[in-house]
Amino acid sequence: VEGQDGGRMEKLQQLMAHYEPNDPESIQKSFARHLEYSLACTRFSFTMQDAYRAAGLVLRDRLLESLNDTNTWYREQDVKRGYYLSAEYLIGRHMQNAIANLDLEQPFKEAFEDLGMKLEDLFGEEADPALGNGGLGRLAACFLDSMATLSLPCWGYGIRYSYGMFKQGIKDGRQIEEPDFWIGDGCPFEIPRPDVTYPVRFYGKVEEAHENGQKVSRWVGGEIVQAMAYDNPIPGFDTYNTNNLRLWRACPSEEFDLDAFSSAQFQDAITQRRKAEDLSAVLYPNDATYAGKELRLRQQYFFVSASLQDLLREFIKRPNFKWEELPQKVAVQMNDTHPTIAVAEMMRLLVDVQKLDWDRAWELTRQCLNYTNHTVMPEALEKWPVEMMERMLPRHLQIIYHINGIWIQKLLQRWGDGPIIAALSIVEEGDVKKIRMGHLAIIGSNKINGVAAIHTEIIKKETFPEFYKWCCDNGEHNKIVNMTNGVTPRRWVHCANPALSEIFTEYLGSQEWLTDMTKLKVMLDYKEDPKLHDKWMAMKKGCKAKLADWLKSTMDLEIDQDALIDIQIKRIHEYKRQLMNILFVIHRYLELKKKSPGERAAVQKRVVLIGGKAASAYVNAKIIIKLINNVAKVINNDPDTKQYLKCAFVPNYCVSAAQVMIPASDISEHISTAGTEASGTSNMKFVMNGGLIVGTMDGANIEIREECGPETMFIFGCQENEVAGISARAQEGHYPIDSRLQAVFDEIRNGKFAGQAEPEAQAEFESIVSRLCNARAAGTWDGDKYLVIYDFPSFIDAQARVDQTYKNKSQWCKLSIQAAASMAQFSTDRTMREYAKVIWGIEPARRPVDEEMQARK
Ligand code: GLS
Repeated sequence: VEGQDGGRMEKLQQLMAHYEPNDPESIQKSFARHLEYSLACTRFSFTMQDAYRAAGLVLRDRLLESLNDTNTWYREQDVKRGYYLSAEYLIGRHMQNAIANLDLEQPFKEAFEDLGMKLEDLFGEEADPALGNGGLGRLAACFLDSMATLSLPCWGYGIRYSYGMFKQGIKDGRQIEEPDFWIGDGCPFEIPRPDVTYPVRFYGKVEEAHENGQKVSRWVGGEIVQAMAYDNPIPGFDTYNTNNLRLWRACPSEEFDLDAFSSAQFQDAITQRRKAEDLSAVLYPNDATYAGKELRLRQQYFFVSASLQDLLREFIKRPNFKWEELPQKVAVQMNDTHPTIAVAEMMRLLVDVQKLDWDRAWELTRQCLNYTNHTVMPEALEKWPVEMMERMLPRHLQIIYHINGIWIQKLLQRWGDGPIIAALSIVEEGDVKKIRMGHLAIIGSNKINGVAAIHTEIIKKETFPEFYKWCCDNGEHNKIVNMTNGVTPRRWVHCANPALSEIFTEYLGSQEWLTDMTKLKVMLDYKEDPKLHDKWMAMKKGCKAKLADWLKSTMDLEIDQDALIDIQIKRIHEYKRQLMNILFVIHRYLELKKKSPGERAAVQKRVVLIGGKAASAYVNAKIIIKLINNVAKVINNDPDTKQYLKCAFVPNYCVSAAQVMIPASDISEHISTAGTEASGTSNMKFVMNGGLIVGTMDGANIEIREECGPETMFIFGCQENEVAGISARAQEGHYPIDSRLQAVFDEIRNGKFAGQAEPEAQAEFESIVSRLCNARAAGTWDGDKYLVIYDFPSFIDAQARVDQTYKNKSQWCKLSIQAAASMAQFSTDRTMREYAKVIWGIEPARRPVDEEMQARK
């Protein structure tokens, strides 16, 4: 409603001038009001789920105030904005985090305790929004938390999948996948915006036309889908800023429906409607690989187009805007290759829609866009068949060819013709001609970054060596930069481990460490202090008790809380080597079996927990899950050993499971073959919680070791620069198998873990073992690609060092404190500061607080 109408604005301003009060009584009133008026419950009859939703609405009111005022502030200040484009956000539950970040912990606790409800019970009612696969999606979520906390004017854009990551069940030891309809009961933390929609076109054709004597291209026909915005407020900690995660949902376009209905093609109209909605229906459950499926490219283009239209609209809305200012006002980060069609879409929007000339548009595009690479696995660098792109996005294919033509000309001028030209082209020739999205991203970006020091070096030398050569030749050495990942200490220490958070706050005298983890260095002065040791050990004990309760209630597993807790939780992938871990568990079991009862009593007790989802089509990963379950069954039921060694596959690993498991660990396994894990981020979470790492010299492990000290880590295995040589020898058959591993293989082959009772599993297990032992057969090598056999003996040694060190409890405690207190580098606050400074050129824009706000606190 526009215009001045009888003092309406003033009146409304007066009416809405006050923020919702935050004292316990007001929270209770707000809760009761939502229970009755928003949810239509009565105070006499509501469920815990209703209570959770009403409490969520209480928070949503407060989040909205902050979100709106933050946006107004950014607009008034005309700040440069950052936009994080990601196909995945593994957000996890909102409620606990929002309460902490809005600084409402105390009043909420009081308000609900007074009503006879525990906050933890409310938290437990929330669905865990899993709009991502694993590390990459979780990183995006941690980034959002840090951007808000640093008051950076940055938004996230993504897809509001109706079905997130599948729920994993285990039946007869095998993974089963169940749909995750997370929005089933409605999510109080999201705000549907029917007023914010954009049309997104697919298919159709390109027409050439002339406008004012200029040749122009017009993309016409095809289908139009509407992208509708759903906003998810992201509150910062210790700031009044609340940023936004805007997720797009696909809706049928009205234009289309009208046509169909008026010609009475009801059935058609319904089919089209469903087709539109299918677009944002499901997350592809692939991690570090991609399925070259048409729907996937449709999803990518859908969210990229809507996001770019939205951010350009915001830019254009500014008074007297000038296109030259775009790079001073907009920075876009493309999270992996998933959103990289943005390069062509930005060009289309600038050239075809905004009528800028090509060169100018290209300059602007290249200055605004940036690309993060998250994996060295070649199968994750997306390539789309030209044929598919030509059908679905005909105008984009033209644009990409044009970009490539100019690019190749430049290369030819510089180096002349040669194989390097084909290697650098955006188009991959072959039986099926393909568009290499990684190349498009690099050519269309201002900066490219890797996610840990070793990974960035691998990108330069192995993933994109020709491109790096081009940069160096042009004096652009700093075009590829390193941005080591991080995690947010708000969720991963404060919320996941309140007891540890209290210790830190007590020793530092304030919560400042939550926004500046370098402050934790103070803890180092007390690392040998018996008083702190008592508290620290009590904290671990409490976390283990919580884990034990959770395991009991979720999977009916009982664990010995005095045992050493050893955890490996991450996506199941051959390069992550869950297989090596379970082979080691078998080895440990065989060793125990050999011992007399007296000798066994001297062995360190261990509980080994392994969890993670396998992509539904990933056969080997699924066999590994089955093997873990079968081994667990044997070990946990053997009366000789079950007191000393327990093993379990924990089903349905997800963010909320991680929040219970991570704080309870003594050690965790980060044991990828050197050079394969780009960074890893759970390694950081474990160490921040006082867990020590068994790990290889890979990803961020290397940097964690530098920060915390080599004595805090149990490092083993070959180095990245040795991998190629070892692999070559393995292929030639010069690859000795350690006798202890041989014994494990024999046991598997002899049917100890499947046998005649389960012939199918037996065959699968044998096939895994024989593949490991396989020297080069004819054709491509399908042997021990990830060097399990090579690294196994040193893995055993590392585990022996763990047991040895763990014997001395105060030594262990000291190392645990030392490591946890040295993790400042791995807060996403540090990571986001670096992105903001080096890549985006974005400054914090802290929203000032008026008196009323101050008084409310
Ligand atoms: C990943 C990597 O595999 C992880 O090592 C990394 O920590 C994460 C975030 O950068 O990105 N890449 C990927 O495709 N999935 C991941 O988790």
